[in-house]
Amino acid sequence: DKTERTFIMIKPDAVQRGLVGKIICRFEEKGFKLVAMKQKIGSKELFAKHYESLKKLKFYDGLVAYMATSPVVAMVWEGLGVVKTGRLMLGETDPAKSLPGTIRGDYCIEIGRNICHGSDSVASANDEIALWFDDSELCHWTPSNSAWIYE
Ligand code: DAT
Ligand code: MG
Repeated sequence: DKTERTFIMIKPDAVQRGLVGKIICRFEEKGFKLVAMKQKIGSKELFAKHYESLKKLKFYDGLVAYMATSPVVAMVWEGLGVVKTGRLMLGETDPAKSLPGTIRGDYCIEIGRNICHGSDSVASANDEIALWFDDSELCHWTPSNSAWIYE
């Protein structure tokens, strides 16, 4: 399904470290289509919802507080297999277990500063996109190179 979408978020550490362009570049060069993007300082309430499935874990409160300290860049990317491929491009949750060549493998060291979020399923992608974006913020467009990316 070429219209599959995922939610990718560049975290505060990556914004502060000037890695925004490099992370966007990975998805752009791969051939995925950018559907929406915004920089925002999210509220604790927003991140509490975003990470609701982790509520019982001991790092949850710290994670929510940390994410709300500084800007993030939220994006929607579209393409065939983009949820699974996006996760592979990110690497493992723990940067120490992420292979070189992945975003986390190349640019970060600790689990609590792993620079980028990616949805883990199509269902959670749809929930996260709805949490972060209004429908009116999603761009409907056909990249001019799409016939050279898909057969
Ligand atoms: P991912 O971001 O790879 O989907 P996750 O959903 O399990 O991983 O956790 C969300 C974020 O929470 C993760 O990117 C970093 C933080 N986190 C996960 N496990 C952690 C841990 N054991 N200690 C500290 N932070 C952790
Ligand atoms: Mg996750």
